[in-house]
Amino acid sequence: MTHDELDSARIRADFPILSQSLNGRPLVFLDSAASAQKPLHVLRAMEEVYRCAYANVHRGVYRLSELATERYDQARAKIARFIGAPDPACIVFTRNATEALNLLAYAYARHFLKPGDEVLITELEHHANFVPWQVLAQERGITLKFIPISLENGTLRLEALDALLTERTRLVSFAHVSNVLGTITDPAPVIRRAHQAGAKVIVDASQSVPHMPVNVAEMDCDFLVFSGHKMLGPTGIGVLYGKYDLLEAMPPFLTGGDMISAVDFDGPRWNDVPLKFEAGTPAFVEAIGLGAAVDYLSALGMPAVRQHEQALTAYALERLSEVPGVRIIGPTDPRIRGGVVTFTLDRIHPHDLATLLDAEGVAIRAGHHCAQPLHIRLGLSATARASFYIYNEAADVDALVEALYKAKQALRR
Ligand code: C6P
Repeated sequence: MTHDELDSARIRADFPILSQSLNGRPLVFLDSAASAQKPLHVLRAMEEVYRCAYANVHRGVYRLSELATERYDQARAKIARFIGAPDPACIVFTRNATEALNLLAYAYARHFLKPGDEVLITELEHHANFVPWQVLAQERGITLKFIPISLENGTLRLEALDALLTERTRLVSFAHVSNVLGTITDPAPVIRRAHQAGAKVIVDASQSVPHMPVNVAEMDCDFLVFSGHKMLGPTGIGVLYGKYDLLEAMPPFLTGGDMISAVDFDGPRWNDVPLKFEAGTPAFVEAIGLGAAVDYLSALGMPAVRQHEQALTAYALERLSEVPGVRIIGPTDPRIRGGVVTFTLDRIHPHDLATLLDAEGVAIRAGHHCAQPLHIRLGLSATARASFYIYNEAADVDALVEALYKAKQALRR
């Protein structure tokens, strides 16, 4: 492995769950792309709110409510800084990336798109960035188009962009990093060409914001979404970043308390952005937890996080390719691949493989990873996936490889 600025051994001490044994074996957790583990720093920050600063936000005029509101606002500001957003008002809290994408399909696309307009996504999208656009297309007579992938190396065939972008393209939405192939798509050329065609751009950053530096201002995307639980934060909190003017022009998604500035018998008036999109009591303790996760990642430094994962991915690609019968799916160059390694082994069904690995204490994900259209394109019904984060080390890859040999032996393959 190459020089690595992260001290994974020290980091692991911050994650109590990793010192557990499961099935009589030390836990080797290789499923952070699905959801990451939580450091004490996040657990304590949330506990501290419940113990000392808990009251509903934006409602009380008493000190405790003000304290909770201040911390909620601070969390929003931290997240804005973390992704280079020019203003905390551009950060809308949602439940997760899925809800953020649905918010855009309802409040942006249903409002601004007309029958005959086109939405361009890619063949490698997670269902969260696929199904909302399919439903929109069916309901509103909108045409859904797909940027194809290269079956040779799992990258997007961006040379197809010129033919796919037309004067009817209104939206382009794509994953910065694929949760299956690991492919990192350079957002700059896609965003530039989409903008030249007059389309707005959504970046699904669910697998990039947790793992590498991301700056929305430099990227110049119109919207960007991600989930807190994949980046050391709690479940139930996600983020929609949007350019202020676009958020301002959009109608609300859900309606009720907190998202109005006033209501009388004639009707409501909407609250300012971002509160216009945060109906009801928000998941403010979770948002504060996500703020603590951002502090933790910022202290490590996102370039160091990326470097660590790239080195680990390179090592995993090398070690896995030594195992007879392993077929790695996606780019073989770790420089264009996030910390996700998807593979098949002989004719062993990935679910059987994951079960056998579990008996060795190794937790991986198996199935279609909520990317069924991509699996159809790959001609596979399921794959096995190991994914890495700051607390993983070379020894975890070694444990995976050893467990694969045992699985082969058990099934005599
Ligand atoms: N991928 C995985 O194991 P939610 O579920 O809303 O937090 O995230 C949805 C989502 C959207 N886009 C991408 C690229 C994703 O990877 C995910 C979640 C997990 O790959 C769970 S299916």
